[in-house]
Amino acid sequence: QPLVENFSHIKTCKHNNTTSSDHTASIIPVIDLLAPDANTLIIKACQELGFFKVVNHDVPIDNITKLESEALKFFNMSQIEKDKAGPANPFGYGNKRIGSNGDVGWVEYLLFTTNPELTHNKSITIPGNSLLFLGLVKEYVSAMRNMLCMVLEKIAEGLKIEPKNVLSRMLRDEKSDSCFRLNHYPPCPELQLQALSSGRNLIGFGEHTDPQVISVVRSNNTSGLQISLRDGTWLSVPPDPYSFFINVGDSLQVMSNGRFRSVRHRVLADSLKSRVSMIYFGGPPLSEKIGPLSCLMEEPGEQILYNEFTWSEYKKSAYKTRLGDNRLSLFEKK
Ligand code: GA4
Repeated sequence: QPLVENFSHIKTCKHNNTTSSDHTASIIPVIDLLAPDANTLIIKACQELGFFKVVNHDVPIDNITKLESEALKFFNMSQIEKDKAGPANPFGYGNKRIGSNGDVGWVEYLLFTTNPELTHNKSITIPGNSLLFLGLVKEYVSAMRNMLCMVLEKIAEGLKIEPKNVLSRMLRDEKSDSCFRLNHYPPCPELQLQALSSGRNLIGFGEHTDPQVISVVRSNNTSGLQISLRDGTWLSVPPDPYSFFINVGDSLQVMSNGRFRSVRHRVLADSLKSRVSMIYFGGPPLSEKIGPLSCLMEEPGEQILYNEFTWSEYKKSAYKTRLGDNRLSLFEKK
């Protein structure tokens, strides 16, 4: 009975504004982290799409597989059990509601803080073997932080900004306000049929940009993730459980004075298989001042596009917005 009722709250979108999947693969840059020209290719990808795929990372698949399986064990528990890990705000289990301003999607999730040392997550009661679960999260988060720091250092090198760790130190800081999210998009054949018959797709996670510096997502082999191109069309990202997808966040768009693009993305619940994704959001410490990097502003005639703000100010204003809002417009220089 509640299925149809729930459906009316979840957004749908027409499926005629999506780029056909055959040329998808050729648009998304694939960066080999070990290649000598990785710096240049990462910068190009951050400028053009704000999104790229990473291969030749040294993250052990064993940790990923175990974490995915613990996550599924959790998501397959009864609603009563899962609700014990709630509410999602500030960290914990959430179901359909995203944020606290009325956004909903066909998704359930667990939100974790990552610093310092995951200790805050002791406040999340995860039913089952929570010690094992949190241990796997910690290991995964540390691998993601290392990978993103390496990518941020390559960006600094490529942009010739000194010191090399100007960007990565924000994620390495013990006060770094980073977070980790496990999303589960359950299959829902009934709703799917209804939506499809009206020429629409069900929204799993509505379109948005990430407020942080940089994020990395890994999913199982189920499709659904789409990124927005400059002309407004949506590009479906073919799933690849052995690679990672990295996207520029709002803070990096500001620090690069608009050279890099914080990419809009969304997830469609368009599959009969369930989708599990794990996302690490690399954020600065709350007190960090975010503004166009002065060393980048030496080019003659370059205008400063954004007013400086602290991450704490940005976060406060971001959490008052709806998911799909443009959160940066408030900070654009007039
Ligand atoms: C989008 C990116 C991350 O998932 C997140 C999200 C956060 C939440 O789920 O609580 C927000 C969203 C995200 C941006 C605007 C606000 C806050 C939901 C929402 C409507 C954890 C984040 O940092 O910002």
